[in-house]
Amino acid sequence: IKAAAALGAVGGLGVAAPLMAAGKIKPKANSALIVVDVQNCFVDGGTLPVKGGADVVPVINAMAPAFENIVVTQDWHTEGHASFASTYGGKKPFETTKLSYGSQVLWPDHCVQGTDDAALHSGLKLPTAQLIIRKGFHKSVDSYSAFEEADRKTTTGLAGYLKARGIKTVFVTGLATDFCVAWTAMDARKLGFEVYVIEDATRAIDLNGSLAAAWKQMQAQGVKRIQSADIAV
Ligand code: VGL
Ligand code: ZN
Repeated sequence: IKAAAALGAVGGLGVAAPLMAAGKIKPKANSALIVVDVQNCFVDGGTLPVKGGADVVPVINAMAPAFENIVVTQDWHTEGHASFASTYGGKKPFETTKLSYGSQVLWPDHCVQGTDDAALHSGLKLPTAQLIIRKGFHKSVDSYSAFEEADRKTTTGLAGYLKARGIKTVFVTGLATDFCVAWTAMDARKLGFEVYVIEDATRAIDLNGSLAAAWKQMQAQGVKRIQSADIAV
């Protein structure tokens, strides 16, 4: 406290400003921004709206110039998908069921391939985005993660793509924090990437405490939790 006061007396704001700048993270050429499922289905007017989902769009757009590499994902389900409550008699959205690969939350029909609902949000401005990974397109298997389907066997190919391109660090943003963002971030850790989740560039579904649980799990696995203001653009 004494040292800070002394610095303040001598340098005032002129001292504080460069220190703050030095504390920011400058994404390198071997970093990639992953923009998860920022689609019409997950914002107001969509089939599975996430509260405040559209708010991530300007936050992501503002950071995009800091990244040489951007990957976008799209939830891309068949009609009658195994993750849809309507596929089963007597099941309601947000209930859980058991599928061959384990427990599955059942959702309203959402993000059906080729529909406007499944399109990327039209406000996204990501001119340097290089790859769109579509996931959840196998009718009997869901895929929250951008890396691996829910059977924990079928890869999307994203890890191979990133590794082949020398990417070491990923910054994960988008929807929803507690499902596709969290699963993507944790799989990225498992696959050996350095992983940041940019919290204010995400919004959550928060089903029965799933948001707090997701942060706990992510942090236990070494995912770093930061804010968009921590990125030097
Ligand atoms: C998602 C539920 C169902 C997500 C996708 O993008 O987080 N959540 N499908
Ligand atoms: Zn889905």
